[in-house]
Amino acid sequence: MNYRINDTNLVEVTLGNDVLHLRVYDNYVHAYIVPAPMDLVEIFPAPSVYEPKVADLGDALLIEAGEGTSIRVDAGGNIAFLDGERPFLEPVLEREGEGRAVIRFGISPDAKIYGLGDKMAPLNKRGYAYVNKNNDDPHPQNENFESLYKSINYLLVRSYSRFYGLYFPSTYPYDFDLGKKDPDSVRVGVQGCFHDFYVFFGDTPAKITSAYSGLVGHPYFIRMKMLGNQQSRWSYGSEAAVREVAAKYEENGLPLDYIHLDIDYMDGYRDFTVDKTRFPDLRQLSRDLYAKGIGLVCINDAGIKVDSNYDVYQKCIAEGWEAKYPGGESYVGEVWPGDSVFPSYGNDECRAYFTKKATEFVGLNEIDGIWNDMNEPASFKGPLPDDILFKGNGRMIRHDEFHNAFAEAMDRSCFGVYETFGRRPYVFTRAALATTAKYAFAWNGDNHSLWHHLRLSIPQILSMGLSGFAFDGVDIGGFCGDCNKELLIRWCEGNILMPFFRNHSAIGTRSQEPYAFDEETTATYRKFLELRYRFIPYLYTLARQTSQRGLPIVRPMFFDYYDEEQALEINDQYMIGQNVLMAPILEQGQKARSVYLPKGTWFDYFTGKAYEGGRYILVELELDETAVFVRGGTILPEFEGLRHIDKPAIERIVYRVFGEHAIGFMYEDDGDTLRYRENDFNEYRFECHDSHFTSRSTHRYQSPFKEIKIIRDGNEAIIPFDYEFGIDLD
Ligand code: MIG
Repeated sequence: MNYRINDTNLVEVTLGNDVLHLRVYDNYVHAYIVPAPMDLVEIFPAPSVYEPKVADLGDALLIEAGEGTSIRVDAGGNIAFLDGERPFLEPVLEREGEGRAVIRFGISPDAKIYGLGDKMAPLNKRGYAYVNKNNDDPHPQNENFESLYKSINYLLVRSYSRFYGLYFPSTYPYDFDLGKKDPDSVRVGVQGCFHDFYVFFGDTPAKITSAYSGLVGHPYFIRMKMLGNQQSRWSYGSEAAVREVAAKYEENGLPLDYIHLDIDYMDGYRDFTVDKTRFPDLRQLSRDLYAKGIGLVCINDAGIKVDSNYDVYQKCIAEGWEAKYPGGESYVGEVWPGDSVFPSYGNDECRAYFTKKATEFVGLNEIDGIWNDMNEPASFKGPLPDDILFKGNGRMIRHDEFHNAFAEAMDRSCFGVYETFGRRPYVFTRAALATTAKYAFAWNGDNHSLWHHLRLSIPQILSMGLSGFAFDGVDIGGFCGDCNKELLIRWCEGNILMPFFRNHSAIGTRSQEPYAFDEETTATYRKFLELRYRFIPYLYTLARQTSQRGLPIVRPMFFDYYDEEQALEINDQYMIGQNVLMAPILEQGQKARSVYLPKGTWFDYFTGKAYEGGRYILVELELDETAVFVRGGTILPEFEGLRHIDKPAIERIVYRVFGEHAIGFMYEDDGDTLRYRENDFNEYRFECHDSHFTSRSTHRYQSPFKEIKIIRDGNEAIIPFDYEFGIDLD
């Protein structure tokens, strides 16, 4: 075989006119013929590159990879990934027509294909086809919708009894046929002649997800307050309207941490401006709300108004940062401000300018969070032409190459804003690429107030989590169309522990705040917001782990129970971390449902009743009930009675014990600043055996807690707070 190993440990195999490159890492392999250009996005290959072990078998090479796998390449160009001796992935690399690269591979009859980010579809996407080209389409999305806002080219496959991950790094649009044309094969195509992909190995979905997330970049570490309840509408269009939302929340005893301002706060939809007739003193408004424990989030749109008196437009034109036709004329699209240009956020100077503008705006008005919208980029004149040019760093970039990376570049311009103030970022985005989660979390835009969109919100958010976007959520109650009481209640229950929880609705729709219907709706919404606030320390611990290891916060049932056949395709129940199982009602009028409990003992969170798992059970659920089960052997850390999350002021922590022998963890810090980077945090580990409870902890962060409540078997004990202690509860 004709091959060599170069001095960076890259294996180069000559196959006819092509050279196949293979670079072997701890638990993944990068394979390419031509590598995708990497100057638009950042990926972080693990530092430890093996010195590859290559055996030349004469007519084939055998290259050892991680996790018991190896790669065989023969003289005919056949590539096989082997589990011991057994092939589990045999990608065929082909070219099609004018410069399209296609990768084809077979899957086993029982194969499942997960991943692909925000597709509005079941977890297992086998039998569907998609096009990953960021797309703004507010029609009621369905499982057969080819393109949505994000392009996350990641598949988690279970085939031939093995899980593996596949990631395609090019920023060009990809098309995926996941066994639609031919049920037994998958086909992934991209323009631009790049055969470029990564294969991730591991004996568990968690290991694979973690390896993938490490490469594209772990989600950034959020503020604790971002786990709180958030209220939005297009638009709360005046200071009075915003104050009314805060007042109604307070009056009704509903917890609230953020209110969002949609586009109408701006002066003529110009970014970084304020309409002074609607919001005469935005800073005073933020201060007043903040004094009540509520932060203000402002939307920021991708297009820049064509207006020769607007400084941002002037600057873009002066620097040549606006996208241009090949002839050099500005490309003008149409967005909310009317005629608009699209900045080259990928250019370092342009991005730095936008960071400066956003920092000034946030600083001046004391804005707590930035919401990036319309960044597919979207224009009412239809898709931007493929051949318009954006300024890059040292080269001009055609729109078809930049399109999917545009949002990430815009998000990057906002990412550093809060560091200036010593705080963690609050930046979220509608469009994204796989590599975006390190700069922005995401929400899944423009759903409808429809029961099937409530149902699909679950696999959609779970798929985002599998695809590296652990902090995600949908518009609670649905964005387009009118919501109704029953749908809002079930939506609140169904998504209550989803990482990002924001009620949002479109212009012209009926009000859908929790107090907009009747007392029963308000009371039920309140009951579940209170449940969410109890779970904040648990969710926050998961958010921290996510930022370190990329593991999803909310997980499909198969994620940790991959060896239970029943768990492989469940779209209507899910896990929060490893220990909490959610099984909501997702159908109009329904009052009971089946729940699959994996093997082991499970406790009903509300009644404490124990169930043996490894089977389906039937639970009855009235309109104000949802099913929450806790895995036996768990200690949950909880808050109590909060209306707003102000970590440094919280005085009591609750440890709730499930089962005879239980363990638990808790991560703690100030919830907001960057001091965790200097190790200013605590990590607790709890154990409870029969009635003996112990706590062990690091204590570099000065905890505000004054007391601990321990709940076990329906009994409560309250003791003074300490980091480390042992106590007999009887
Ligand atoms: O063309 O800013 O998905 O959440 O309320 C619609 C107005 C523009 C789309 C976002 C939605 C937001 C809306 N925006």
